[in-house]
Amino acid sequence: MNLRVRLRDKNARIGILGLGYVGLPLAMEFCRKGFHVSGFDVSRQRVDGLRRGRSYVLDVASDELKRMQSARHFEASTRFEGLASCDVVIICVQTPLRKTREPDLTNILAATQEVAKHLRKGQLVILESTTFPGTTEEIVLPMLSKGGRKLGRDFFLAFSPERVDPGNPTYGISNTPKVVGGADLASTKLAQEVYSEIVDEVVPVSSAKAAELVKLLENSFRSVNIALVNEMAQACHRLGLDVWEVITAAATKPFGFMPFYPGPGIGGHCIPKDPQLLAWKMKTLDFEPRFIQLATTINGGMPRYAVERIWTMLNDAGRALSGSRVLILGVAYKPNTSDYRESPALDVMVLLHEAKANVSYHDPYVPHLELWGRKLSSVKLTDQALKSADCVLILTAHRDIDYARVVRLSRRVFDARNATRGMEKAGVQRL
Ligand code: SAJ
Repeated sequence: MNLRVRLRDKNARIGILGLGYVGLPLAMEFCRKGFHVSGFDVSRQRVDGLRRGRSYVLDVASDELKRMQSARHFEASTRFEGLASCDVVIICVQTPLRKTREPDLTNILAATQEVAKHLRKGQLVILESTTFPGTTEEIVLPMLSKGGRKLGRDFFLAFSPERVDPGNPTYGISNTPKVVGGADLASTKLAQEVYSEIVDEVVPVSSAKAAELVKLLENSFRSVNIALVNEMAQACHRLGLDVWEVITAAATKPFGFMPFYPGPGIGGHCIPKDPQLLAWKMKTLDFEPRFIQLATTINGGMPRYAVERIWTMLNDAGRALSGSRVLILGVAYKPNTSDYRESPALDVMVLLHEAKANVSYHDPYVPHLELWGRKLSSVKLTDQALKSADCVLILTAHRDIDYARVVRLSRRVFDARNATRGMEKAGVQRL
């Protein structure tokens, strides 16, 4: 029975390789639509936790996970033999950057090897991992074609960028349009049919390579526009203008403008990394991606710019940065999340530590973190903690903090996120 029929009859068995913040929500979405999902992950700890019904992903509730497992809609395993019984295999593994800012395809290669080992005639393989254009057709396709297997006859292959936004209250998998691009037309059509079972709108493009680039454009667009407003913030400081006022007013333009906001830099697992994947590929084609590189430089320079502003604030008050008590509010990479991967707050803290400031932090979502070889803990935001700080530094504006109280009790505040808008007081400065 072919894949189309099995999809229509909900008999198609879905395999998802990589059960992280992309793979696990995707698995649950297929389960909700009545499909059987075999989940695979190399982490014994993750699989054991899932088997005990414990979700470690923000958007997957443990009770739903338990329900799907007891209804035998979902099972997790570290063994890959089960791939052979899947009609569709979706690879959702991470693509980190090496220290040299080159793409690290280790996870994609390992996953593809497992898929190739257990490949069964007629299977559709889809790569969702964000990667540079050409990965699917130039790296994954040859690995699956080993042993004389032929695309379109023995297997099908497509790329579909993930658009999972953890914690987004409005957009989930089913109502976020899904781009798909096949290594051949038949693969595009099959991938369209698979995702049409769980997503309201599926957007086919002409190739896997185009689909890979769509994702990188989306996030390079963000990086470049964030860099523009970060540069604007520095220009406004020299002009004696409030960059937040200027952007807010510009955002009243009902067409042709999209607001971004300055900050102490960019963090997370997408925006710092994805543009680098494109930049790396372009350089192999002897093309200089100047916008991406300039954005990387500007965004990467914001932690130091923030520290320079604090140094000036203290210096104007006759205080050296060295030995000053600096209390940081918010170390996560974006508001109301506990994720502090690649957070620019960490860069700011290291720079302050190197300047011999006495650094502490308060973040209700991040109780502990490791920095400069030490384990730091979030301090309680007591009146004393605020009053005794030589400078309070707002780096991520979590909603749980009373910023009017921070302004009232602090001698100096440097606000890199406009959390203190409208709270004018001597000693309060914004980016
Ligand atoms: N940032 C700014 N100014 C802005 C926007 C973001 O400084 O105007 C900073 C944030 O503080 C953060 C970093 O950039 O440190 C990244 O922020 P983000 O809002 O882009 O959030 P991410 O990293 O969670 O990006 C994800 C991406 N989702 C996917 O790749 C599927 C991105 O494409 C989404 O647009 C974004 O979520 C979103 O809109 O939430």
